[in-house]
Amino acid sequence: MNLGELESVAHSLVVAGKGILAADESAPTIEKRFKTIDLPSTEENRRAYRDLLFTTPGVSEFISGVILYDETIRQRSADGTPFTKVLERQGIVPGIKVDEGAKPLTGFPGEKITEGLDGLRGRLPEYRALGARFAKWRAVIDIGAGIPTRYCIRANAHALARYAALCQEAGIVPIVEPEVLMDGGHTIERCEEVTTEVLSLVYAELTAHRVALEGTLLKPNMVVSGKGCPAQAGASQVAEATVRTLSRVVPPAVPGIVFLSGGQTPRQATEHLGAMNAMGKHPWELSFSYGRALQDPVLKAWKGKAANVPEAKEAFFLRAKLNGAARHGKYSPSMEPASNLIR
Ligand code: 5MM
Repeated sequence: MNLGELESVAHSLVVAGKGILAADESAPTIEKRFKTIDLPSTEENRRAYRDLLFTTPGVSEFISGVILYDETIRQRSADGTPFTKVLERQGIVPGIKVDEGAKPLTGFPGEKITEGLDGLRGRLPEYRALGARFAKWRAVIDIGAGIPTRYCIRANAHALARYAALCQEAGIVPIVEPEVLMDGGHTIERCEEVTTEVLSLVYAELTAHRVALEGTLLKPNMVVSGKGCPAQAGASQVAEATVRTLSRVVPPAVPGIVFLSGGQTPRQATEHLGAMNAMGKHPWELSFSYGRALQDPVLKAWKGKAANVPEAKEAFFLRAKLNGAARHGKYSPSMEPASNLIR
């Protein structure tokens, strides 16, 4: 492992004003997303959609890296250029999702464990040869009656640490993603409590596995109210609770924290990130690695039609630009266009 190289990739991903596009939807997830625009999930439709995203002019001003899926990292742009080259030519770092999904945790109803460690050491060098310089593994923690259990959190933290150690051995920066879901009627206080416990155990395991934190990034949820909670916290409360939680448990050796959007609207995700960065300087860069919050308006504009590609690219550029502004704490909702495409 060359720690200097890992550190430099990690820093380049969280450079000022930029963040990551999560475009690593697995086959079942992209099918779900395409259903919202009545589009069948064929290989060509998936390719055309990713082509649209990756060839959006000027987007590299705000996008530092893109997380790809196994199928996507092997695909090419319409002119035959591999997607990895399309990204590299713009100075965008290609990354790869290496987990194999969250599956039911035997003996623990309602809880999940992420699989994919078997054979991972063998798969990583191929991804590196294909151009991936960073990777992502997502663990899913649900809040509900009697859950999460300590066992579920510990099992997921252990898997995240095993994954991170293997990535570093292969010269790939691991993005560690423990997601506490927004689903449910829980309060923001409960989300803070669970997120604190999850991140504490994740960092204990990363340290126990001798992972060099300087060559990693964290991709957590923000501390928010459950979607079904009658009392919804506003942007300043979310920003304060999230920064407080992270300050308590994420070591300053971690170069950056790249939030997931987790079901927030595009506007909320941008506003929350902007509010955190407007609070002043933090020990780590606070950035984004959004999937839905960057892509929902793009899908709505595209609708699977070639004629809509320019409008869809504009929608992507706009979300990327506004999140770029949020990286500097300079986002204001007044920067949103009055378009009803973006809520
Ligand atoms: C892009 O969605 C990712 C893939 O999920 P699946 O493995 O379920 O297909 C997901 O991990 C994503 O990277 C994060 O959840 C962030 O996306 P959001 O939409 O939460 O910002």
